[in-house]
Amino acid sequence: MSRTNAPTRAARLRFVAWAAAAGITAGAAFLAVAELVALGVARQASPVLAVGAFVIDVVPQPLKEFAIATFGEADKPVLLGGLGIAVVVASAVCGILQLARPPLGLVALGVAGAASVAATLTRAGASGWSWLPAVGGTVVAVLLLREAVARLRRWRDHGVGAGPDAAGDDAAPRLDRRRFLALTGVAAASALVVGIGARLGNAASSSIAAIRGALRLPGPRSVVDVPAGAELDVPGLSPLITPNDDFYRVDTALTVPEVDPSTWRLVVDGMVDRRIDLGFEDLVSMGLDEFAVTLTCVSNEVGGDLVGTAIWLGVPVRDVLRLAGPQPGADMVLSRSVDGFTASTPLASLTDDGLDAILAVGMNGEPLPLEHGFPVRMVVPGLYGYVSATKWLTALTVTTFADDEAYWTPRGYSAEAPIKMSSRIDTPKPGRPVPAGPAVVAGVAWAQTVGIERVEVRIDDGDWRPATLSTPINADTWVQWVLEWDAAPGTHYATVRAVDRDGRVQVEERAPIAPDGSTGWQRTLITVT
Ligand SMILES: Nc1nc2c(c(=O)[nH]1)N[C@H]1C(S)=C(S)[C@@H](COP(=O)(O)O)O[C@H]1N2
Ligand SMILES: [Mo]
Repeated sequence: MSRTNAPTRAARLRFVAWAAAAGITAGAAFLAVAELVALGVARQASPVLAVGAFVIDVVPQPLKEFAIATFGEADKPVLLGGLGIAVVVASAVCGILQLARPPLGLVALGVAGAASVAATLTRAGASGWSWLPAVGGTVVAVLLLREAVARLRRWRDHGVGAGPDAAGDDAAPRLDRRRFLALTGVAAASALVVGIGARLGNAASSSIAAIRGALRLPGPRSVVDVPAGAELDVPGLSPLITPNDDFYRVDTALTVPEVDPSTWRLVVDGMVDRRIDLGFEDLVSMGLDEFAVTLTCVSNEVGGDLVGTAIWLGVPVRDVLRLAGPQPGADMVLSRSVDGFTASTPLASLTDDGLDAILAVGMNGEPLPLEHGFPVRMVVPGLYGYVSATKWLTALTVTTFADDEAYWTPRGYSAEAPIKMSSRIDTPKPGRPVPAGPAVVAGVAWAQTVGIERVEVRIDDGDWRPATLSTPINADTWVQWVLEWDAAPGTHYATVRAVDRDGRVQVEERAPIAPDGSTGWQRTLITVT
């Protein structure tokens, strides 16, 4: 029995085929990871579609016309199919390259990954995280290909000439072979399952995005009257109205719930005279009005950014509750989201004629963004979000605090939680030195339902000085404030506190966010150079 040092031609071809398979598996892993990440951070950043769209853009017009003429309606599937074949061939080549000339296969894979990052980034509507899916996919694919081909090479090198009739020592090649097949097999199967699952998820969510994009809400019967002087012009100061893209997001949803307005229902039940059940059209046809409200999260620390102001478009909750007729003895409404989240809101806050608790369908001139509760959410001035601002709303159950509790109540937060007055310094930012001379300190302050009377600023241990306030839109929105001061070189502290229209001074003592919201005065270090 003679052992040759060179593998036979057939054996060589077999290893090349396995290398190609490892390459294709790495390609599949790239797509699966990218789709999965896209599901979390940037649905539109799925690299397959981005590359497809990119190809459509760069293909010369005559070729496009040829494609449309030849394939008609099927031009997109043909393009995607062609891209799919190209991906399979290219990843197989990467695998073979990596076996024959390492690390050329990894380099080629990296270059392809970088190209798909470029394709996603140049898409219109690319968000700040659009690069992440393709980068994540590339990293996983490169690591996988490196390890799989290393195992394949060990198998080949151990197994050289070791055919079934090679005597004795064939345990090593069999182990190497098993190691390679196990890695490639598990990776291929996971890529298939994860990739298809994530793609379906992305497709579904893009279609809800399309439904939202096509939705036309009726215009408001009344609009918010923004008075002159409502917005101060100070660099670094938060805008009066927070743009939707910058609006903080807090929820327990792992993936954004997808609720189609055409099948959405709102049930009002519990301690009511009549259980009612509304569709989206029913709600919208009750008439929409605009309301400016500053929303705040109980988790907002002193100086934090879990607070924002929007112009909401919606229907007062009291109008909907009136249809159902709450019964005597009820003192709470448990609002429920499609994702199971619940909030407990005092019934009185929702029926009070002087308080604009609303079922919102629009935010700053658009239908609610998907992350902010599309198609319907609740917004109640003066109550923290977790006890009032249920997104993806589906039911209102009239009940009592004694009988029912909401999501956060058994988790260490109060069943009732009015927003605590607070003030925040937006500029200067800590760590950003300011030049000596005339300078400004500016920020926002809120005391929803009561309104801010005054904001005072103290530099170092000086006197409290009144800041200039923006003209408030209403008592439910924050105001901007600014104080001019003469900055002397060195380090200084600025402290801010607010006073509400009932004459109460913002609480100085620090409290943590649990169980019902933080308190304390924000103090910031300013370096003057
Ligand atoms: N369905 C659902 N709605 C929810 C929440 C949630 O976890 N799930 N979080 C609430 C909390 S704690 C806050 S502060 C607000 C935040 O709303 P936003 O994400 O639109 O800013 O939504 C509220 N509505
Ligand atoms: Mo919150």
